[in-house]
Amino acid sequence: MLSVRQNRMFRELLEKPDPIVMVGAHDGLGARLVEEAGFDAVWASGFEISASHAVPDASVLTMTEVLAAARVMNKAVRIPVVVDCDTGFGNAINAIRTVHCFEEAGLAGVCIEDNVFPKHCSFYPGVPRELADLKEHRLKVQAICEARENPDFVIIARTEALIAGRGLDEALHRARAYADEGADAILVHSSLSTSEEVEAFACRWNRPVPLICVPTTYDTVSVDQLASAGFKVIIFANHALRASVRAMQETLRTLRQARTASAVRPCIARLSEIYRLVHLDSHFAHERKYLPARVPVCDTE
Ligand code: SPV
Ligand code: MG
Repeated sequence: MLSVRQNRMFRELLEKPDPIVMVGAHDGLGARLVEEAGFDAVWASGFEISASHAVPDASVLTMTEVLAAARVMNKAVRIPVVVDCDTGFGNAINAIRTVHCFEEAGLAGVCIEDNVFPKHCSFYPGVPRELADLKEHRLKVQAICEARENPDFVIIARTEALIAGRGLDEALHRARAYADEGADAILVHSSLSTSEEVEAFACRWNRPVPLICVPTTYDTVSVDQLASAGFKVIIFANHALRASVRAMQETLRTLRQARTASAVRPCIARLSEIYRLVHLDSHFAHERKYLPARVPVCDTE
């Protein structure tokens, strides 16, 4: 039931005037932290989900693995979860099944890009950047839009034309084609270090379909600037993952050197904080209500 509401919430956010800020996550705890920090939605990031399996973001994981991660995130939060489904895990037929499965699981929407399967992360160096044939990809976008049964389920079409060095005209041409096939929003990705190119894209955008951008490499621009340039959704795609990697590396280094856990105490979350994040209180309330009498013992720091 909850997932139906979560699902509808993203569509509602798209209809409101304010910018939507989504943040990347890959598991339930990360998604909950995104929610608790006050963001509008969770971006179930392919980059993060892949990294959390210790594999590159290169179509290595199966649709089932990404769906499993997305379900965990969706269950952990009340805000909508939008899933990065890369190419839709293959051709249009695979993408149709992807939409069926993610919609059925109560996710708020999916994002499907015009890379060729198997895709590579947009930022990997030295990778020849080949785009899907436009005619074929247009049919894929049509297929996924027609595959959707719940009108609240959001289909985001993403173009990698700028990443592939194909220029603004090609990016606009592709994005317009995807919007005309029924996509609910267009994600235009760029790997430049400034937002110039995505802002130029937004300036020439002439469809009533909202725009999304991902300021990973052009990281000095603000949400407000991107919103005034015409972007409706801004995704901070992988910053929490990168923060946690840095924190874990530093903690592990300190533990290895100091050989006592007290050395990391000032830099780590208290156990009680983890209890709070996993809603231990409510778990204990259920135990008291539904299990034979047994008073749980809770060691807090
Ligand atoms: C992801 O988070 O997997 C994305 C966004 O696709 S990016 O990694 O910035 O390409
Ligand atoms: Mg991705």
